[in-house]
Amino acid sequence: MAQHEPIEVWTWPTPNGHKVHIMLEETGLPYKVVPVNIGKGDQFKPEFLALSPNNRIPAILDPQGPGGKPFSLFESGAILIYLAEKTGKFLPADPRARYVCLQWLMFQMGGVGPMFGQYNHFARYATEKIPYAIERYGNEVKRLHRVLDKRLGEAPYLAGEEYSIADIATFPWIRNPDHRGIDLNDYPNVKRWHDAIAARPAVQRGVMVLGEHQRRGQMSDEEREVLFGAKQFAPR
Ligand SMILES: N[C@@H](CCC(=O)N[C@@H](CS)C(=O)NCC(=O)O)C(=O)O
Repeated sequence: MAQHEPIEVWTWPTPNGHKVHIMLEETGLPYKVVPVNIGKGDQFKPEFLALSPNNRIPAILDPQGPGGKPFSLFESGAILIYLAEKTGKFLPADPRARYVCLQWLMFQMGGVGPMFGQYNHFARYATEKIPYAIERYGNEVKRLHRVLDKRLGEAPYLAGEEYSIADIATFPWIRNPDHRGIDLNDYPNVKRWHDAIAARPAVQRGVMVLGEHQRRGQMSDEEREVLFGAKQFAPR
């Protein structure tokens, strides 16, 4: 590939951010990290909202987008498809395999991400522990692991024979299973898949991006206020 200016990735070390970090590492595209500290409210700054109007990381700015012009994108699934098409990697060209890959990518985007996120919210972050919510999302987390385990009993990777953006999107949500009360030994196919992906050098580099900012321990009151309080819901 000809010399490429670095793609800016506006991001933070969370599962949705790590999808894009892993993809950039896997494809070898040059990139530059722009940290968006979502615990401090950087996601509400005008320069970030101009790229990501939903005030969520990740977003990218590709100086050499389609037509050779700068192009920005938010939503991790869209970013993965864009980077796959830009490089011709990790999204099969064969139409059947391609749609199977997109199907499992959408399953992550519409199922795994939102449900696991709600579980994290109610079980780990909310100060008020609501048993109904914890049970409902905990059950969804287990059910989605069972769906993945069945699929990964049929094929080595979510899209079939080859590692793809469906795996890249899902892996960051499966690592650290103890955060969701999951023991991967209960899902042997998911465990085999997880261990194979975790061993990839590009994945190991991707999950270290902004590693120094990874939250350790409890969420602070300031972070809680920014993410779940008045700041989040202020009209803008
Ligand atoms: N569907 C979005 C979800 C992104 C998302 O939820 N990002 C979180 C971090 S993992 C965020 O930026 N939160 C900031 C906030 O809630 O203000 C995607 O996949 O890109």
